[in-house]
Amino acid sequence: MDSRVNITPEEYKAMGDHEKDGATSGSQEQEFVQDIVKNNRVVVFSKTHCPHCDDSKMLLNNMGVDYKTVELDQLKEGSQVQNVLGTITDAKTVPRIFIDGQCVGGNSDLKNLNKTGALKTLLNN
Ligand SMILES: N[C@@H](CCC(=O)N[C@@H](CS)C(=O)NCC(=O)O)C(=O)O
Repeated sequence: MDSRVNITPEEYKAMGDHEKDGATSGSQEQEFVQDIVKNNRVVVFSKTHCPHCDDSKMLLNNMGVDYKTVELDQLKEGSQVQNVLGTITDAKTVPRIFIDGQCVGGNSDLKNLNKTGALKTLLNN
């Protein structure tokens, strides 16, 4: 069974008024990233046509992990969110994967964590 839970653009809007006058778009996107990472144990910031993202999702699916995906190419604010991710994780590529509020990196990092067994440890804690 596919354990993915996707955030839709509508859900994104519902999480806060991201178009409120007077607030900078940077801070709104930062708040969005902080909220979603805080409220979901595993989050994959992704793009729908990214093979590295598919790879990471497949690994998590195979492990039976529930995770939230944010498909940046389906959000109007996707590139701003990607910029925020670039700032807070030091890399702008997708996927950007968070576990327990911490960025564990991208697909190659996730695969390395899996190889060493550290991923299972992180997820089982
Ligand atoms: N080494 C990275 C490679 C990720 C990568 O190259 N992702 C591409 C998409 S498949 C990317 O982010 N391109 C820039 C962009 O889409 O903005 C990883 O393992 O996550």
